[in-house]
Amino acid sequence: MLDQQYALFEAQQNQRGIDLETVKTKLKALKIETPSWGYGDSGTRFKVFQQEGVPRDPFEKFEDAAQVHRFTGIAPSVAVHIPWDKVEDYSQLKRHAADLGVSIGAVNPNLFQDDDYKFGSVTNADPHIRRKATEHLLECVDIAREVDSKLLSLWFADGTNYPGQANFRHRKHWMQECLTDMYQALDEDMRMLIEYKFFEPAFYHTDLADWGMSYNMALKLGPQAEVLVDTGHHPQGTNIEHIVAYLLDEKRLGGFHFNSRKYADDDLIVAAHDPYEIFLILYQIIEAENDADPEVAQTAQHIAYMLDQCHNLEPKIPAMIRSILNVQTLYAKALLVNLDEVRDAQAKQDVLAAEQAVRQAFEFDVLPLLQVVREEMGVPVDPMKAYQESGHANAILSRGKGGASW
Ligand code: PSV
Ligand code: MN
Repeated sequence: MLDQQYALFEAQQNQRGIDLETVKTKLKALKIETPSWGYGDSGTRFKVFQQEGVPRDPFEKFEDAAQVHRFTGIAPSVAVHIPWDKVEDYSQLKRHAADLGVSIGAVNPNLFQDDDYKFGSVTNADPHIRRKATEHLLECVDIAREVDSKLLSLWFADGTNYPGQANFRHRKHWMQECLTDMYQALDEDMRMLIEYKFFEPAFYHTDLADWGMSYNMALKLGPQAEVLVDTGHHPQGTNIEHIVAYLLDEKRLGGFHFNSRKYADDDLIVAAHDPYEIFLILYQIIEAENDADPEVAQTAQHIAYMLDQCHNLEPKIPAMIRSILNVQTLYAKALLVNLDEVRDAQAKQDVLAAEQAVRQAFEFDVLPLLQVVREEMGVPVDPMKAYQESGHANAILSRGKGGASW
């Protein structure tokens, strides 16, 4: 049955000029990192509902993350957030991860949960607090070195709530000073990804509010600094795929935090609300991978794909699996865009044909393709079902309630 469905799909795609072997190779190479904090308890400012079986420490978070990788085959690394994932011995955490078949991915400093940072961290008017923030950034570079991670992922909650509360320009300079100290501590093969977000927790201004500010900071710091796009961090209606294409062309797109949003930074399961948006982002990346400029192609190829989401109501491990599968599905669809067809239509300025060439790829049912790819990768053809039947969800209940929270 599967063979038949796939044969039909293959014939259809061959006719469109799509080489399915290349598509399969690309699908097998896709890697998506999951966030350690997505396995812990989380909630809203109104209530954190505790779930039974939530990991009690970073080691257990890695055990849960390893399940996501075991059933999908494409989530081999886990981002850590310090101090949420602070441990005495990071080499031990690294070994634990390796024993589980995963590795430690991006190291995220946390400069938003200490009382000292009430009025800012790297932008605080108090030089002692800025120094403290810088020390934490440097500590995270050391941790990355120890666990053999090449990625430092930075997000700053710094901002103000009222006009006149602080001097925007001074804060801009202070941030640059602190980040320069961190940049200079990086090893040659490390990358620093700078995230932006236009509001929350600050409601008047945020120091790195949009991609342009992150990009400008990255330019000032040097080639190892790049921009991280979190899909939940833009005002409604923002054309994120355009930002992605722009940053790719500037060779400064470093990574993604995928998640879905309806209203603000909702951090929901990826593609739960607007799958077409993720598809269009991935299409831009695939387009850039095929660019004549090798540096643009290389930028597209080294993007760090990460999830950044919290599961307030739903069980966390299957929610993470769902997200991984959603990205994989949309990536498969994006790989079916016939780039020549789009370019031809663009050259002729045929608007309808160009739009059709892109949308058509989104409309294919890629399940037969994904099932074959999973079979060839040696993972279950239906990862969600296999996880549900594995008994793992029951096994972790003995951890009880009151596990780690983000
Ligand atoms: C901030 O909203 C963010 O997107 C940053 O990436 C943080 O590190 C993460 O969420 C967890 O708070
Ligand atoms: Mn994020």
